[in-house]
This record gives sequence, structure tokens and C-alpha cells, in this order.
Amino acid sequence: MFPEAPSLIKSLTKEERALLDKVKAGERISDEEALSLYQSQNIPFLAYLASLIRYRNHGKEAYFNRNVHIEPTNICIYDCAFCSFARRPGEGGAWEYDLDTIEQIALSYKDKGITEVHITGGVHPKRDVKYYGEMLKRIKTILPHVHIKAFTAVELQVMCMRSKMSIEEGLLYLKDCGLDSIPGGGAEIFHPEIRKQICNTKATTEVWLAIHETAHRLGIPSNCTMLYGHIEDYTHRIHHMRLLRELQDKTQGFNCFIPLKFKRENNRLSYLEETSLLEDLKNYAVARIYMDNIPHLKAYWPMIGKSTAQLSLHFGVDDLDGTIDDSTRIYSMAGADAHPVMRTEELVALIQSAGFIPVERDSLYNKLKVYQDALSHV
Ligand code: V47
Ligand code: SF4
Repeated sequence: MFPEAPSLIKSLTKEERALLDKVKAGERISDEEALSLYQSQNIPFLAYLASLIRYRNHGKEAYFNRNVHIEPTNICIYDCAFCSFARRPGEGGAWEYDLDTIEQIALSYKDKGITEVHITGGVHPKRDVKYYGEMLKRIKTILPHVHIKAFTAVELQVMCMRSKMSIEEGLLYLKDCGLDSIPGGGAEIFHPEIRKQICNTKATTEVWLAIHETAHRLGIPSNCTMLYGHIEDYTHRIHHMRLLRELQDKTQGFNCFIPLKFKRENNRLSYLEETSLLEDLKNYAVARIYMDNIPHLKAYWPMIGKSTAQLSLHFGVDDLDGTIDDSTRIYSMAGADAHPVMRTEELVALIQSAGFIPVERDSLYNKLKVYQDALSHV
């Protein structure tokens, strides 16, 4: 049962009251209304509205999974202004794992209870669809029951081009090799004013959206992201979410939306301040309220930290990603937690102590285990 908040409701302005009525009735909010929420300083109201939707969709349940990342290379043909991860071939700090090394990595996760491997990396100048297909096949042979969520739209565009395949041909080939879903990366900010300043040369907005639309049509679900907190303003964020909401109306193929907070170390945008905790929470709340057709909202804890992830559950978030097992470098190279890892017990305790019911899920949000009982130390 969603807790009533009579004193909060009594203190609302006329405009806030109208928004509350709209959200209660399950109606979609407009871009102008989203902007007014972003501009609002009434944080309890934002938390209340987002929680209303969160409770309606998921009650008190909060999801997580047991996952690891594999980053096959950080060599990249692009040079995004916000990126701290990419290197040129031969540059210090560059890596490229061959398929035998990938096999060794997969073997190291055998019998560890993971249910998902997330694969993403730099856009390598030479590797093509056949290469990545072989990678998927080898991982599936070693970890046959594990869901593989792999390759951003940006990586897919280039590997298909290199293999002279259409996106549809490439996706069907990779699906046959074991690709189960597509992660949400590469979306950044869709608005051309911003996109041309932060990632001018990689997949355009139209290409990113077309690749996800094609994937959905072929029965490959995906996630979507938004990189926020750099040079964009609220109107760019709303434009970005509108394009995702429109595509979701068409396809219903997105499982979750993941706002990614810009981390500033070791990249060309280091002169910017990072967003505040309140701004991060506000962004989750507006996303939950505006994106009414995407079932899950994920707080990616390696990026924002464990405490913010925990708080975000009160601002519309229902998914905290997974255990990670210290397997990603994208964010630590930009200044986030150097060794991201959370044991299952830690994730469960973190969710329970925020007042929610932890649910271990698979990659498609089927429930694997509901942790009904409070832990003894909570
Ligand atoms: O597209 C890169 C972001 C993304 C920085 O689908 C940065 O479940 C912040 O999309 N500060 C790739 N963000 C990762 C990604 C992702 C992550 C977790 C889960 C899922 C999922 C997808 O990482 C890139 C870019 O937006 N990124 N550099 C940075 N300095
Ligand atoms: Fe390459 Fe991705 Fe970094 Fe851009 S964000 S430079 S595409 S690794």
C-alpha cells in the first residue's frame, strides 16, 4: 500500500495538485510539465510522484541480478569528449583480449552463479561481426545458461559496416551465435546541439534509434540510457526521453531506462563540476514520471555509488543492476569506485534497509528469488 502524505498534499500549489491528479489517473505528462518538474525545488513532491508510479508498477519490490561485465577492448576509433576509457592502438593503457583470453574470463565465472554477461567496449578498428559472433559462441559454450547482453548500437553499426552486412543481417547472425539482448549505451544525448559537441562522429541519433527499433522487431529486447550532467540542459534531457518514449510506444522493446551520471576524471570535460546528489535524485524522479511506458528504471550503482543507489529507490528506481564482481573499468577510469563489487548479501541488505523487498531477477525481469525475510542485522 502506497503511504499517504496528507501534509505534503495540503501544501501543494495549484499546478502541483494538477500534476498529482494526472499522475494518479495514469495520464502521460507533457514536455512542459517535465520541465516544470525539473525546475521545481519541491523534492519531497518529486519523490512522492515518482514513488506513486513505482509502487503502482512494482510495489515494494526492488530488483537486482548476478552479473559480470566483459570489456574485450578499450581501443576505439572514436574520441568522445566525456570518455576516459578509450585508447588508440599502441597507446599506454590500451588492451585487446583475444578470443582465448575471453574464454579464460568466461571459464573463471563458471559455477559462480551468475545469470548475465554484459559485453561492451571500444569500437575496435578491425573486429567484425564474425569475430564477435565467435566470441558469443565461445562464451555460450562455457556458460550455456547465461544471458548475453552485448554490444551497444555504436559498436553494432561499425561491426556490421565492416562485415558488409545490414543491421538486420548482423543482428540475426549475432542472435544465432547467442546474443540475447542489447545494452543501452551509446545514446548519450540525442539533441544535435549537444551530440555534435560531445560525440560528433559516432552513430547519429537516427542510427541509434533505428538499430534498437530493428532489434525489437527481430525479438531482441534492449535497454536505453541517457548520459546527463555535462553540457546539456533540461530541455535536451526531455527531448532525449521523448524520442525514447516515442520509440517505446512503437515497439515495447525497452526493458529499462538507465540515466548515467557524467563522471569527470581523465576526460576532456574534466573542467565541469559533477551533478549534486539532489540533482541525481531529481533526474531519477522526472525520468520515472515522464517515461511512463518503460517498465523499469535502473540506478547503476558503480557509477553513482551505493548510498545514492539506495536513496534512489525512494525516487522511482526499482532496479539496482547487479553484483558486477569488479569487472568493469568504464566508470572507475572516469573517477567512480575503483573496484565495483557487491556480494548478493550486501545488495539484499542495502535494499532491505531502505525499506524495500529485494528480488533477484534474470535479465528479462523474471523473478528468481524474492527475499521476504528481513536480514537479522537490519
Ligand atoms: O555510452 C562513458 C557512458 C556508456 C562516461 O544496458 C560514461 O544495462 C559517465 O551504457 N561518465 C556505456 N558515463 C555503458 C552503458 C551501460 C552501463 C550499465 C548498464 C547498461 C545496461 C548499460 O557509459 C556510454 C556512456 O554513456 N560513459 N564515459 C563517463 N565519463
Ligand atoms: Fe569509444 Fe564509447 Fe569511449 Fe566514445 S564512449 S570514445 S565510442 S569507448
